[in-house]
Amino acid sequence: MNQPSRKRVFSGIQPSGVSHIGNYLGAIRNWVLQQEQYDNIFCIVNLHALTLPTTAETLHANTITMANTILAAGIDPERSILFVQGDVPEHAELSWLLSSVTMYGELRRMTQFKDKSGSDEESVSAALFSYPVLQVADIILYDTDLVPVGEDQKQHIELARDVAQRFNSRYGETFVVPAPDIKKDGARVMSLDDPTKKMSKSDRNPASFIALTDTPAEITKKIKRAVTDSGSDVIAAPDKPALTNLLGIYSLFAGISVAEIEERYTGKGYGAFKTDLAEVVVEALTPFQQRFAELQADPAIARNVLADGAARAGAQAAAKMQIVQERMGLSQHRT
Ligand code: ATP
Ligand code: LTN
Repeated sequence: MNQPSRKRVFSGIQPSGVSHIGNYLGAIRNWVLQQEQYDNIFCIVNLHALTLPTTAETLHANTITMANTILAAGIDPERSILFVQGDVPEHAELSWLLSSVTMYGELRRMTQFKDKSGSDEESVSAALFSYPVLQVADIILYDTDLVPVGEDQKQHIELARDVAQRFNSRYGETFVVPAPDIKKDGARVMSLDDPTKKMSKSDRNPASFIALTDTPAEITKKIKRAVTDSGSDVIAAPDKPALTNLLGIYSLFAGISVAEIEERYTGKGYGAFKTDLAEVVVEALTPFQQRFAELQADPAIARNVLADGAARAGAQAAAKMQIVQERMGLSQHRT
């Protein structure tokens, strides 16, 4: 088993539309903050994005946009591998092999499938159901120790642990058992129009999320219109889910504790707080947006990064797959 001196981090993100501040605060920002500390692989999971209807043109454009989002957020391709899942065929291959050690009942219990299929099980793809197995393959293919993700992915990482352990006990020690890396703050940013739901890019109402590419005017408007709780005190409390969410966003973007912000707005009401929150978010996103625009104007940069990333990830994946095939009795007969 590969034993690098630094812990291996792996995480993935779907190229399915615009990224929002939930994706940033819950995942991408932590990847950047921990970049120096770990040996990192970040993957744009285009095969996962096929689980819901899309088109070739959309998926292709979204893949480059996602690469530019990750690069503009501060991922340095010299320090971290950034690649596209479909460029390394071992992901799909290992997914099939692991589906033989994953129980049907385990997949049926996945809450993301239940949420995304709703009452429509007849017309959602079978891929949406088997999606978590592909995610397990992504993770354990690279001897991953840590998986930095938002709270909604916890159940999938637990499945990865169970499947890795089951494989190891059936076929001998082969995979590192990964651990989730979910932060206390920012792991579940809530929707602006309903603080009981997570902020989500598939939400039909674009006012429910702040996209990383929203203009200052759009950000300000969305924050002004964000749902608040009854009362007028700017405090975080269990019976104030909307303010708790907005305070959390303020705190992470401004780098100030929630307690300090509460103190700053004592007696000032929601209006003043929201005006300043909009400014904080706009200011925090401005450097990102400038870099993102430059990268979007020159897609050759992302293409080069992704080609290099696929070569580096592919070499590791191929070596691991050879071991897996031998363990499972699938050694090649081709000459
Ligand atoms: P959708 O909401 O449409 O299912 P998504 O916004 O969750 O999509 P993904 O590509 O599936 O987007 O997630 C990328 C990363 O962002 C994951 O690590 C996920 O846990 C994290 N994430 C997504 N939404 C939030 C949120 N509201 N708060 C914190 N982290 C989030
Ligand atoms: N399922 C995840 C995306 C994802 C992922 C991964 C995250 C696919 N493969 C591997 C971490 C590790 C999502 O929808 N957010």
